[in-house]
Amino acid sequence: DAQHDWWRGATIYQIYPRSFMDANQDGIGDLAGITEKLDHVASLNVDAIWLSPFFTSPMDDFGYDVADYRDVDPMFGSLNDFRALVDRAHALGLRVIIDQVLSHSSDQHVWFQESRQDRTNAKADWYVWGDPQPDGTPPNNWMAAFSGRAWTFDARRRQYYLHNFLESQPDLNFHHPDVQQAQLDNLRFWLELGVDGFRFDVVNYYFHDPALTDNPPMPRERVQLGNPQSYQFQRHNIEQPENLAYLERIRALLDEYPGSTTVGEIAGNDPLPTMAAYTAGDKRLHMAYTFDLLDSTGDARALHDVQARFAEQGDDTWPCWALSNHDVVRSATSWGEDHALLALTVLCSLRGSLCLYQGEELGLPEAELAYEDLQDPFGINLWPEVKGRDGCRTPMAWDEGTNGGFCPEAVAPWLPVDARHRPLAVAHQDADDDSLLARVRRLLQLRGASEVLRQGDQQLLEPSRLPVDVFGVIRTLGDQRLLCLAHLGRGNDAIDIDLATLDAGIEGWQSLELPGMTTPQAQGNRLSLLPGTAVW
Ligand code: TEU
Ligand code: CA
Repeated sequence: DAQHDWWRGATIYQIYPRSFMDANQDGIGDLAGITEKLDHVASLNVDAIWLSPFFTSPMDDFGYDVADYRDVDPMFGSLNDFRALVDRAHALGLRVIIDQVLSHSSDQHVWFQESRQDRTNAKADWYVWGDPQPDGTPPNNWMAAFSGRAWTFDARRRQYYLHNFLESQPDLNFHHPDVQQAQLDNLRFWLELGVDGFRFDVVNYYFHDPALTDNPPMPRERVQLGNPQSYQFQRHNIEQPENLAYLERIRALLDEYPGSTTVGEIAGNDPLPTMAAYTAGDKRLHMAYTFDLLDSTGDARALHDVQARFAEQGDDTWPCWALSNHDVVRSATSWGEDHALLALTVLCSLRGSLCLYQGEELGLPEAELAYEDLQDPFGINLWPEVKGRDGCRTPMAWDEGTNGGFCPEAVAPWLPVDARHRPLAVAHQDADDDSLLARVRRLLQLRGASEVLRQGDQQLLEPSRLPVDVFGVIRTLGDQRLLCLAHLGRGNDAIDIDLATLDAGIEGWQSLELPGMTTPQAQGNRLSLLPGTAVW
């Protein structure tokens, strides 16, 4: 029913706790800070928040290295602070989705501490251990995402352990039934605490090939300079068929908590078919996202191709699209600051659920950081080839103060606030009806209130029928038919579009008033579209 299906077509606002609001004034964001600022989130007309990890962690990967799945890191507060956050969110009508990093733990987790003692302890096989080759080298050729080999030698066990990310993020062995159960129990802990769902980190990484087969090499043209994992297909270290059954077990648990939901993160070489398989039939994940739009730059053809590739997988699926998050260049920069609103307008036209990342509603560009300021191991290890992820993780801009109102002026925030963010701060845009923030609020309200946008089917317009730089979809629900066009080009020359040539079945039409866009008047079959604008 509708109450339980709230997530279908919903907009989810992602909060990176370290960088949202610092309530106890130590330069690092915290749960109490988030609670303080939930009114801002609610004012955006979103349905839910997704909190990046706030669990006990040595913070080598800023919380994506969990040392205790059932507690809050003291840096972020306590379980009581979390309960207060959930209560406040619910009072404001916001659902709460929390991050779950099940694939790997921190090397500080007691499970790993025990596992590495010897080869016979009770948790000996909870992680992926492999014998050295006769010459002492790692068991196979697998590479890690943040530099070097995916294997680290442990002197006590005289074996290597697997880690797809940092050395301090050992990979849990999901082929072991006790590991599967332990992680399900951890999920239940949070469901009992009242969360509305989970965002699953690298949800296609849970299982590996136990035969430890070498990954095949990647063709040279697909290798990304500096990214070690891009030198080979991620074929045997991730995405094994056993995962489908495990996702069904997760779903069975979630189904005990009506109205709860899941969104999986899918990385890898060809993630769109996986996203379809994981969400098909509404029996595994509710939603999933890939990096396809996160890595997009506002190119009409590329957008079409991603949507077409996903549509090929069938329509019994449910994507979640995002343009920005804590891993990629902010969309105001990748799409261009002049197209920040246009980017969100296109996002809102798509079939699926949506994620918005803190600061996206302000049009914050990617922060520029000096090497000395970098904190992300990915950026530090692979500097200067790889930019790293600090540029999208700098503190949220609340006001025009030096630290953007995130923490007091006298305190040094964990990452500096970019001077270009200060004039874009919430306090500055709040009062102005023509600000991007005000427009985003209206856009999300329009999207939220439109059944055809939230639930409708989607038909892609063929690029061959559209002018270059124009992206378009038709959304349908019952007898409603909504044509969404966006001119992603630049310049001053309007394009004249003849609706008859689109083969869209649109005859009499009327355009909706889109925030910040000039509304074209119906002139028979023709409409004229300026670069940088959209029409619905
Ligand atoms: O990200 C998975 C992932 O594929 C990214 O590591 C990506 O390759 C990288 O950020 C470069 O863009 C998830 C989390 O979102 C990320 O923050 C974690 O670091 C990672 O998993 C490990 O848990
Ligand atoms: Ca703090």
